[in-house]
Amino acid sequence: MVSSTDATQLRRSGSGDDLLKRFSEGDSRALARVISLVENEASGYRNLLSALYHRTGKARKIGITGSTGAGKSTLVDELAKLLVNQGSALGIIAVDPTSPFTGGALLGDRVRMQDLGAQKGVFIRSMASRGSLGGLAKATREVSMVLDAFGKDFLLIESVGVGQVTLDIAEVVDTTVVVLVPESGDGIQAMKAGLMEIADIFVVNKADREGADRIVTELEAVLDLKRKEDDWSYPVVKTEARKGLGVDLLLDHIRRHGEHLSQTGHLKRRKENLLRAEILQLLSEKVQEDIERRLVQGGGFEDIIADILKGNLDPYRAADQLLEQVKGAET
Ligand SMILES: Nc1nc2c(ncn2[C@@H]2O[C@H](COP(=O)(O)OP(=O)(O)O)[C@@H](O)[C@H]2O)c(=O)[nH]1
Ligand SMILES: [Mg+2]
Repeated sequence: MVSSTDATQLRRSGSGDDLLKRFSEGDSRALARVISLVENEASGYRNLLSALYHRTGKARKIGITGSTGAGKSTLVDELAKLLVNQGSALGIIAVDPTSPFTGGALLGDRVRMQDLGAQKGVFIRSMASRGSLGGLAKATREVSMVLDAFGKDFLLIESVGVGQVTLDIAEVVDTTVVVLVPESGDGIQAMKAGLMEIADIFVVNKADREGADRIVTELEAVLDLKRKEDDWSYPVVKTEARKGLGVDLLLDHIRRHGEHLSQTGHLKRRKENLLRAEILQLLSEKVQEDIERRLVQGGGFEDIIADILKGNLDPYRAADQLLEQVKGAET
């Protein structure tokens, strides 16, 4: 719920009722504006998200992850075409912290995006170079929320399969598709990178290349064990994304996984876990902001630092002391 003071603040910041009204009427320029405000953490953006929250929960969120050049963007394109033809409204988010601004792949992405973006119901956002890595996952979650609230049926979130950001994004999506290619023992690499753990569906793309069947066999062997312990089948799909081959089968598996999540109650549990993490994160952001503000206002912070430098105090005791001080100010 948005309190009346919050609503006033929103109106004052010029991003309030009118923007929300246009947003709810399906104005895609209002959508772009809301996303920018959220990405930039503009003042009042939390109130915006708060006002939109009750409209979320409908979109199916699909993560497509894998190494650079595996064919993720090509796959997303093909999935998008299928979904648009079936009458679905979709949002595409590309998250690639490794891709520099001038990179060829990104340029390719841009051209592709204009192409697809021109299609009705498709909204595309690239988050290639925004903020810190931690911020990237948060922004992805929040932008997904906005697109969901706008009424998108599907969100396709493409991310490079490296490190914590990928793992964080896997928490946000309902279904994670890991894309592998025949070259250079990618199967083994995937297992090392922890991608095995987060994948619900495996794609072996570039099936036209030598070695595709070998990696499928390798994967199947490892997955047999996982399948015995779990109630999901962890399908492996061979695709040739460049020609659109196998993509319809992939979409079938994605839909089937969605049904599996709802039927088994996994979806509800995932949502509950996500909510817990979300509330804790919001709370710690707020508490941190609050404490920082008080420390700056209250002064004395510099004295403490000087004390530590003089050897009279250490950062651990200083933090304890400051916490007591903040608590004391409360009562
Ligand atoms: N041989 C072959 N090349 C493909 C296939 N799918 C995509 N590619 C090519 O692989 C390159 C990287 O594709 P891209 O979708 O940008 O990969 P991303 O970095 O994972 O997003 C491009 O040149 C694609 O045309 C495929 O099925 N077979
Ligand atoms: Mg790409």
